[in-house]
Amino acid sequence: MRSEGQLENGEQMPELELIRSPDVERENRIPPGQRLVNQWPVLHYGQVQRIDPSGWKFSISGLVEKELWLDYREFMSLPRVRVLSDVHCVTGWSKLDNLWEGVSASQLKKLVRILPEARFVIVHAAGGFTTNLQISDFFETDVVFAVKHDGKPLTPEHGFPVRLVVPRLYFWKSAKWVTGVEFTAEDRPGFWESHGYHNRGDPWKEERYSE
Ligand SMILES: Nc1nc2c(c(=O)[nH]1)N[C@H]1C(S)=C(S)[C@@H](COP(=O)(O)O)O[C@H]1N2
Ligand SMILES: [Mo]
Repeated sequence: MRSEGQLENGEQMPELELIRSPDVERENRIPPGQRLVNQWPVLHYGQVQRIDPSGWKFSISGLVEKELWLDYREFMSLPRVRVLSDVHCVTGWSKLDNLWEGVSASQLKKLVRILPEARFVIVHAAGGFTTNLQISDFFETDVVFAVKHDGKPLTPEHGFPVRLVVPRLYFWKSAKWVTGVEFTAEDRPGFWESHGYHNRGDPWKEERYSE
């Protein structure tokens, strides 16, 4: 049997690029008002989405030259990176040194031509959840559509098969059970953003809630 990372001819696959989120280089890594946890809490609105990969699709829609749908096998065969990042939930817990593996947000630029009018990204997830990002936040180098955490495939509770990770913003922007992204000219508050959370959510500025 082949072990993970081993090619058919028995050779080891080249190591994936490791991107260190800039926040992991800070001397003090705990933003104001946060406390450190060691386990990984599970947090979301509604039910855990149990997704059958055979029916799952990832859509790239909105202000793109040609909309694109990838099925599970197509998505899983995209080039991957690893990202080391800290997690800050707006409810107060922070979890350091998370190693994610997945598809870089920037990779999408190689799959579709994004129209110049696009200024925001609406991330869609199973069950109707959405979250909104400025396009510049979405295309930061450390933003990744993760399929693994600390070397193990995501569990359904943490977003299997694919979750977004936006390391520099509060963790509510990191949508679990992602089904696609939509590029828009106008901003459109997502689920938590229209239930009192801040529109952007920078933990270092404590952008927790809107007015
Ligand atoms: N689809 C979906 N993704 C979501 C949420 C949600 O309600 N639905 N909640 C967010 C919030 S508030 C947090 S803190 C993180 C928690 O992720 P975890 O359960 O993997 O720790 O998921 C985020 N992603
Ligand atoms: Mo959260």
